[in-house]
Amino acid sequence: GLTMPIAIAFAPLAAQDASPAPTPTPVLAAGDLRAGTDLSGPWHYSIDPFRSGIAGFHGEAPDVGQQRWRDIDPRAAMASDNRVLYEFDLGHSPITTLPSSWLTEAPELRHYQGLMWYQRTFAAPPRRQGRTFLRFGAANYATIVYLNGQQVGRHEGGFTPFAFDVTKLLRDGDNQITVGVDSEASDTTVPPAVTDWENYGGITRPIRLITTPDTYVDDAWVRLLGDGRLAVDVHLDGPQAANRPVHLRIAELKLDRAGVTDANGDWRATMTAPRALVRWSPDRPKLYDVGVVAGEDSWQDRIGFRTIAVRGADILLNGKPIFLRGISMHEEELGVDPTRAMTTAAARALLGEIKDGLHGNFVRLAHYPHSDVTLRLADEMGLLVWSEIPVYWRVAWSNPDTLARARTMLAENIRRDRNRASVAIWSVANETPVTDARNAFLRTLVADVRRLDDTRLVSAALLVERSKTADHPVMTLADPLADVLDVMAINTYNGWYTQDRLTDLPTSEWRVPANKPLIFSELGADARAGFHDPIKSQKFSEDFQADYYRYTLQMADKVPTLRGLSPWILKDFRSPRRQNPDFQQGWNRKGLISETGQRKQAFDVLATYYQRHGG
Ligand code: GCB
Repeated sequence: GLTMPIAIAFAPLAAQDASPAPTPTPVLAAGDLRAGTDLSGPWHYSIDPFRSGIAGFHGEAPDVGQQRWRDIDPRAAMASDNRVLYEFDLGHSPITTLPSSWLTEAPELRHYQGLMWYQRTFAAPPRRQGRTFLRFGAANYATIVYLNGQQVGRHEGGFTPFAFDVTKLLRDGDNQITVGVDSEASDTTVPPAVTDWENYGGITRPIRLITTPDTYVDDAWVRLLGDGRLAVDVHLDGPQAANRPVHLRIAELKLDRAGVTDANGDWRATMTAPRALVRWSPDRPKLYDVGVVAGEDSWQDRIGFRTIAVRGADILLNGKPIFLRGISMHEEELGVDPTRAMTTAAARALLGEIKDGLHGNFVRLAHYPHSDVTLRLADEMGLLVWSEIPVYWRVAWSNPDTLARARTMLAENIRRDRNRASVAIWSVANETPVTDARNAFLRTLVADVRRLDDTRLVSAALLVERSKTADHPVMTLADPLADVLDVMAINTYNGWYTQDRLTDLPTSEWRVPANKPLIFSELGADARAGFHDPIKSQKFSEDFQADYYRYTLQMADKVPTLRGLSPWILKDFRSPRRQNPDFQQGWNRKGLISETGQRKQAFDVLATYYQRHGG
């Protein structure tokens, strides 16, 4: 693939890596709210399975690679001179609409994993001043970008935003942008090749040109501290970033706090929160327009203020115990042919099922950072969020490049979303078998989270050991990582992947830390919507799934430290490893709703349970 070295210093791998968390630049925080030119729409595309556009077949630089064609028309050149040869011609290749995954563009691309080239031309914004950035919401997985034939930069990681300063490469009038996106996963990528979801290659979130003054607010973080004060961190970038007057403004609260940046362009301050401040909660998701003004630049975001903490086994939101009535979801829109391009309407349809349908207050955004669209809606609608990076199943724990990838992804995710009141939990991994190398890897990530954001809870979905006494199953959490986590999280599938009788589940004994909150971060069973088997209740029937939920929820009620649930999963989702011809057909069917939104029986079981728990 387009894997690339990332410049980070490594500590010996046996120990936790104590080097500072990586800082991706530019951050362009709240870049989705900055004014800009959207490059969504028609783009040419062309597959390149042997990566000829990256290197010739003897490893040499490609002389006629697609990315260098500015001002050359291969079709016309070959027609007028029979010595000329071009084997790619992006400008005459088929057209797709971005953002979207190529998997859904054409039947022959359904299972294509590899390098894809995209190209379009666009007019430079008129009367440009200051700096222009090219910001990608996300491209899966490794990306190389050219502007007018010049390489702009590279990025790795399929789910986080990245931006390049293209001020010097942009021309007046017509510009040509070429992007190579390589979706191929390997043993050392994050996630690795084997997952339980579709690997949607492509540019799945908007690409925008964003113009700022020469000196601009690259990063800003405004939050409520545990002690009730407000805190602000600002980082300016540009020639006048140092010793620069700045203002934090929240007009609705009549707050205007002035400060001055230091020699690095940083300003940090804490202040008493205005008395009128209304705290954000799922019941009252109050957001404020927050501004940071620095010279000509005015940074804007919409931010809610709340505290989240643990005390013993309780999770406290704004100081009060809360039970997390949640569900998990993938980033995949409703419909028979989803392409993972999440619009506000698509996200609202899914989150609405959680908030209004299930009476929920919590969503696990599995298994990677979701679109900024979804996070902003969670803020607005009042849903607490579990956010995670795709450190999933079997990761190359001893590989320093893999650790670097995970750390960069985590930093990009946290810097994008730490102004979101909805985000309550950062999770660093899912179902990862315990080894020394894994423990060191994950401890490094936990330390990174604490350095980047000390105002939220840290978790990971852990594995448990099964045993049995004479009369009941025993589940033991014996994971050394538990010591450094705030919230214990366990995925449980007893009765689905195990031979347990459902009626025995409520007798299960859970040996978990007594002084920390536990979440069942997953539980679930497949059912094909519309398949009923009321007498035998066989697996894959709606009846079995509903029974599974009934007995698993009875089991949950008996775990003293349980403080929340995010069952698996809201909606059936594409998964190439799920090929039961009668029931799955390429979909994981653990959804409480089908891919088209049809509710299964278990939906009501969970909705009723959540209503009883205060929803
Ligand atoms: C899990 C994984 C999730 C799978 C699910 C399943 O434990 O975390 O990604 O999709 O089980 O359906 O088996």
